[in-house]
Amino acid sequence: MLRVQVVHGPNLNMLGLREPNIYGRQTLATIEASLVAEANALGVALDCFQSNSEGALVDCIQAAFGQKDGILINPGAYTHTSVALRDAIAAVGIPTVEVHLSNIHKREAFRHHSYIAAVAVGQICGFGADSYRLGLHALVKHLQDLQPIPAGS
Ligand code: CA2
Repeated sequence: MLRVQVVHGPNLNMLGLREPNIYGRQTLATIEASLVAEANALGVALDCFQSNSEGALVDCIQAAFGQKDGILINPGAYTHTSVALRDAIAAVGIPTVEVHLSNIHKREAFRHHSYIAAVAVGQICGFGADSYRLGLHALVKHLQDLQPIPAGS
């Protein structure tokens, strides 16, 4: 069974409570419940983690080493600032898909650059809460494609 760690960065615990015009009306709990249901249907074991602290996010990524097959991450504002998160993802070498609720490329210029993109399998943004669902499917397909074909088949 594939094991996926979902990681949410700073302020994403505020989803659904503020700025619904940008980030939608769904709470993080609702998004996670839908993701868990999606993961169950795909036969994937899913764990979710959110923190406002950069160090705690690095710790979570490091803890995934040897324990998880893939990471689905919305690094929040750390996307645009954090060499530490980028280094952690590179260090563990776990295939990682970067997701964003909003389309960061059509927002302010400072959101256009992602430190994470260069160490991610790919990036999905702009689809609201659906970015997570699409990201999970893309990650699972990528992980399945990496699996060795059993001998004799
Ligand atoms: O679009 C995304 O998913 C972002 O990662 C969200 C980050 C932002 O800094 C990135 O540029 C793009 C911000 C998350 C803040 O979430 C809030 C939720 C409700 C109310 C206020 C902030």
